Amino acid sequence: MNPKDIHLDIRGPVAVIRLARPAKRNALNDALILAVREIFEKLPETVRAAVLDGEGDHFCAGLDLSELKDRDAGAGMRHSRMWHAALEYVQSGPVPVVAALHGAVVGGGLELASACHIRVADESTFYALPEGSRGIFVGGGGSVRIPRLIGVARMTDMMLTGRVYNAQDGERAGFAQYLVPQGQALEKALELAHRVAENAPLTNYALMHALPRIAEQPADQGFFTEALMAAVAQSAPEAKDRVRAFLEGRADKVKKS
Ligand code: 1HE
Repeated sequence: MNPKDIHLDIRGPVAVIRLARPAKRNALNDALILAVREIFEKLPETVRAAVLDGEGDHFCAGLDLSELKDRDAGAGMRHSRMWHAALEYVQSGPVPVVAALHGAVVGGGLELASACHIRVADESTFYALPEGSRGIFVGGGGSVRIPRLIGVARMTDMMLTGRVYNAQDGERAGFAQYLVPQGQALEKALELAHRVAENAPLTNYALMHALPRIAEQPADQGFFTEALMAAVAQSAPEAKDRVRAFLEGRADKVKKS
């Protein structure tokens, strides 16, 4: 991989990871997806939250199609599993990840964004799954993660018809939790990541690792797992300190937005 194709910038408790291959619209070749994995795997322990963004006019144009042409079925399977492993480090790595989206968020770029925990999109953002029209299928975990954001019906429509969602419709459909004016996604993502970094680490751990599992469990098992996680979280000294601070008037109240 060209080391210039990805940047890591540690800003206090927040790591900013930037795809930096703008001439190819941040298309993800094997080297770059492996570099994404390595960066998340090796984040310093001082980091409490991360921001993922892309240099240039687009967040990410997806899989680097120039690497696709020579692969047979076995290599295709291994390639997809390699993406799964890499994006698992984004979703289940050390810290919550906020994606700062703009321009194209397409194909594998949308799969990468879907592995993040919060998505902030600016008004230039558009979402598509051109795999359908390229004669291929998603391979980076998209068929698992994307329906959890927007539903199976919308994803089916996108892949069958090539439908492109603009930023506004995309936010309504559930791709992004925040929509901001053009050029402001990184700023907003940094603000959110610094806020996330202030949480008790066990709370962030529960949200990353317990919540998605509980959401997939039958209700009875989910309630039980929730009770276990709640008991573990509230027994941590940091939780007790934070609750005491509120009761003694030293912590912020919840304010109407
Ligand atoms: C690429 C790629 C790419 C751009 N692989 N080289 N993804 C796609 O099918 C999306 C394909 N890309 C596009 O539709 C457009 O490039 C964009 C809408 C993202 C941006 O358009 P634009 O006009 O700004 O850029 P461009 O002129 O199309 O591209 C600039 C260069 O980037 C050009 O190379 P150049 O050498 O001629 O300058 C493009 O060839 C190159 N480029 N996108 C390779 N994707 C785990 S499985 C996931 C499966 C998928 O992701 S499939 C979907 C792939």
